[in-house]
Amino acid sequence: MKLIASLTSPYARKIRVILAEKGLPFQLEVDVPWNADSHVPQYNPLGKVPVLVASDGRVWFDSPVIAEYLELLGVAPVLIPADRKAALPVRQTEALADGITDAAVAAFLEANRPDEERSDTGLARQREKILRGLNALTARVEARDGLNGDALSLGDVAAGCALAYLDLRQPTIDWRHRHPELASYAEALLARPSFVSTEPPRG
Ligand SMILES: N[C@@H](CCC(=O)N[C@@H](CS)C(=O)NCC(=O)O)C(=O)O
Repeated sequence: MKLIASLTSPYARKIRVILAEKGLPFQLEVDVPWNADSHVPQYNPLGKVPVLVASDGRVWFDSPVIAEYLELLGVAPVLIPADRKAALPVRQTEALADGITDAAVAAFLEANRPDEERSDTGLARQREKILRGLNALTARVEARDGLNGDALSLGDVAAGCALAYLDLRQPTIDWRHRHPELASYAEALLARPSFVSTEPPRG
């Protein structure tokens, strides 16, 4: 099994955390999709990472589909409840966390446009999505709603990757200060070996 990923991608980190939690062996192929010489479009027409090339040669993207594929391998721990109705709230938390990440990526790209092209309105719009998303995530974490009880779930993995990505690219959001409950939740999550071993390079 081969995972094509960049080391800073929060979506790819989600998959790397899952692989680590399940102890699944894989080969990591680092490829930065923004580089002109990237091979990612040969695997994913959308030109995005992560991409998983399974042992049978089939190619899977994007991260929710890869997460589903890995779950179907039947290797513990269960991160998505097998019952489809029970899985739905977990997938909803994943979508919420991924949506926070989407807004943080969009804000990062917007902020890095040349001055004359940057839109303050666009930046504010993404920031509002992040703030509303954090409110909703806090409510879910407090109620353990959509997180499969006390067991680690895909919702937790996606949430940890989203929050850590805010640290990397949107530190001024200061989510720990806004949501202390989220801070203690994330502290335990980010201390897991699966998260520690997939920390993005800084700088
Ligand atoms: N919804 C996708 C998002 C993947 C994504 O946007 N990846 C970024 C890296 S963080 C990327 O490859 N961007 C390259 C591009 O948009 O051209 C997923 O969950 O896998």
